[in-house]
Amino acid sequence: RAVGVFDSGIGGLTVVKEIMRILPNEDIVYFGDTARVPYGSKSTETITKFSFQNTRFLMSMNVKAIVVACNTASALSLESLQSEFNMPIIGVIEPGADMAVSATLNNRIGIIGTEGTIGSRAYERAIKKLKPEAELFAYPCPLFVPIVEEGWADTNVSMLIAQEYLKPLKGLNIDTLVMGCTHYPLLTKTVGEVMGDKVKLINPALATALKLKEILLNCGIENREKREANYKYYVSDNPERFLKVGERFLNTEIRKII
Ligand code: DGN
Repeated sequence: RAVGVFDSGIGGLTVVKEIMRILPNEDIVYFGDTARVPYGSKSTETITKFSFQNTRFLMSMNVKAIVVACNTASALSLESLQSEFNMPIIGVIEPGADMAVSATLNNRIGIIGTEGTIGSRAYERAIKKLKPEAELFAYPCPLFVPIVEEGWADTNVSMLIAQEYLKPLKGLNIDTLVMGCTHYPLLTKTVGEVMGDKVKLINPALATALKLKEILLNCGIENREKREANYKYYVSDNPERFLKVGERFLNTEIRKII
């Protein structure tokens, strides 16, 4: 059986990319809610309703575990999903928080994400649970999502906007920054240049793929057979755009779309 992954749209492909790398034998069924993106600016009630529908769709595809790749959906609805559905469901926040806590040396951690993610304070809660003494500085960077989808990641445009958004984070002496949105890994170079090389950038997509591996192993449901994995992508609207923009996120051709 496959691993199910859902996201508000295209961004979750950064999580898929890491799962493909860390768990190359696993089949993946991806659902991108392209009809209702963005999730970043919607209410908890609405995001939870969408997340339940997305989960039911993936369950109808007979998946064995579900990854909520969207930071906003993880922040606002993961707990409700976990209490409703009887299957391993993981989000990106806790793995990202865990990785940040392991990386920091001075306990000063920055977090960037959508307005929904930052407003929920989910990363702050997850980090404080692991390290109560951590000092956290969280800022929303809403324009990063459209910039990346427009294909302007790591250009002069993204550099200017990053300088503006990250201004308050500079001079706070943080040594770790959580890239708390599916799209932000594509801005690693820009954000790295603005923050300087003393700040470690945390990619929750990678942390989540590693966590998924641990969970599949612990539950004894990992795929041990060595073969070419099968990837299926479903979207709720505009598959052409998903194909075009999605390939940039995955850095590879998207072959199957149904
Ligand atoms: N996937 C969303 C997230 O990681 O928060 C970003 C896109 C959006 O819904 N705004």
